[in-house]
Amino acid sequence: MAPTKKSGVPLLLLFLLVFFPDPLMTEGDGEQTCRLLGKFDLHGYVESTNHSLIIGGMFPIHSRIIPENESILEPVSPRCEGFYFRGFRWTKTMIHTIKEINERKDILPNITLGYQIFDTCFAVSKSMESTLSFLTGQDEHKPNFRCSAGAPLAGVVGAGGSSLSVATSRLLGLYYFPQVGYASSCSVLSDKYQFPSYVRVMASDQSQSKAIVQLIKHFGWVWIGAIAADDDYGKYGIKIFKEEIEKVNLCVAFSETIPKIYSKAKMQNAIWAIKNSTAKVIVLYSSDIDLSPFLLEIEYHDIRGRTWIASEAWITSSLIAKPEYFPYLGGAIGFAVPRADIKGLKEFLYDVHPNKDPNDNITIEFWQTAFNCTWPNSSVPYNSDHRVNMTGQEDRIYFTSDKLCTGEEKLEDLENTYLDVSQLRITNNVKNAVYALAYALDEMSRCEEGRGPYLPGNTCAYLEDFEPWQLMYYMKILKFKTHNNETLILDENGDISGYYDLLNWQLNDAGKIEFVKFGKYSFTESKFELVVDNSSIYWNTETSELPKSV
Ligand code: TCR
Repeated sequence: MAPTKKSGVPLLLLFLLVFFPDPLMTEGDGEQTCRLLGKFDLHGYVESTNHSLIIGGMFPIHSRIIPENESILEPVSPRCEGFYFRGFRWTKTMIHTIKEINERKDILPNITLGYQIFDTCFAVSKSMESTLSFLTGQDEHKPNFRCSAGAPLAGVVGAGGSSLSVATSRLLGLYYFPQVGYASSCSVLSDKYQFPSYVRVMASDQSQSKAIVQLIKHFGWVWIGAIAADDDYGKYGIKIFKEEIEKVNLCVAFSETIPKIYSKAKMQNAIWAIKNSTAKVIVLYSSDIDLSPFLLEIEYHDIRGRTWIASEAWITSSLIAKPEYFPYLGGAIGFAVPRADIKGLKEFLYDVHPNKDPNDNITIEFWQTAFNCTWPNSSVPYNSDHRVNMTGQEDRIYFTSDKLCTGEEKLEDLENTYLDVSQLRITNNVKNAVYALAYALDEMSRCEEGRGPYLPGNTCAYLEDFEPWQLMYYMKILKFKTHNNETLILDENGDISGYYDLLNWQLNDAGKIEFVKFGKYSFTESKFELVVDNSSIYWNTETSELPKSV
């Protein structure tokens, strides 16, 4: 496994050359010269030598890009910060799954899969850079996805957040290039006219927003507040929630957004709305990454006594579910993707150490952040943080720990999200997403000439030489048994049916937050069923009784 740090690869130039060839060429003495437009700086992992097919991956290993406010002389790709342990676990899970598939004899026996994984930093711009890299190949001067990382690219897993998937799949969709989402749940991604080559192993928020309304009806609440992150996930999630709530004649008391880039005024609007509304039940649609700065405001303004309905992305997040936030968010209820156990993953995750590969900057950063120390002689900045603080001023502080890492630090002593395998939910989706591509490839390889799907002549496509749209045929009719024996079927919109667990935040005797299951919401395209056990719910109200929201 070799980490990549490509700098100076003129991918933007390549992209523009292909799509807008003329203006960028300057004629001089009969020779064409190309100008460099900018520099990409992509981080991730690649394993490609001697592999017959590559699977691309996009994960948020960092949670944001560093805002660049010095005078910019040349367009450069922004640097990232905020090491995101959950995304690092997803990355490792993809690698683990590919290794597992390569060891199996019953699926793709004659080929070895490799991977090329990029860190999206949970940002659209970084995800676009990664996608261009997938499409152009590393050294090719035209979009040539057959050459990526030395072997043909079969498909892409990602890109994480919905705004990132929307952006990247518009580009991949041009080539009908298979993309399998593991976390993006925004309802617009079901539209195959706009996103022809996007499928996902994650349920659409259409189901979740409907489920939230069923839950509200179940508890007899009338006025509900709504808060959304300022991205496709938050905004579309709340949009559908509002449409559904109007259908049943219930009311939205207020609707506010959490800004992506710190804005004191916008934060205050949301805080003001919560404080001044009689609605005590609030739906909050946000990823954990976007929610954490807002949570600091909630703590600062000491907002208690509300019942939060959590969207799936933060209900089980350890970034949010910290005991110190229990006074504010305790009793939260929400929906979670089914939990799974993954054989062998724990051991694989523990098998991480900077000594294994001195060039693996991501692992060095992981180690530094996890153990709060600085790796000797490394150039990896330790825990920089450029987020604006609560006063709206930017904190340009580099926290450098003067404690040097010894390498003897014990992963077993850590309580870290990366190593916590008790809540494998999106992680399990990552595994299913990789398998989805592998099973589609496997199906394709079993095609019998003359009985294949492509007209004329019912021909087949071959692993050694196929076009992305040919694989897409198999993605569209995919059905397989997952490692934990569930049947995964993609419908005509590339969506799945399934269920959510209903969870409630409670504090256990050890003072830790526990996600207590109190029900289940099952859904198919046309039907749904909500089962709730009221008695096991903890309510964060003075009387500990079901709150009223009128
Ligand atoms: N859909 C979100 C992203 C997201 C996520 C998560 C991010 C979901 N679940 C868990 C981090 C952790 C659900 C989206 O943008 O579509």
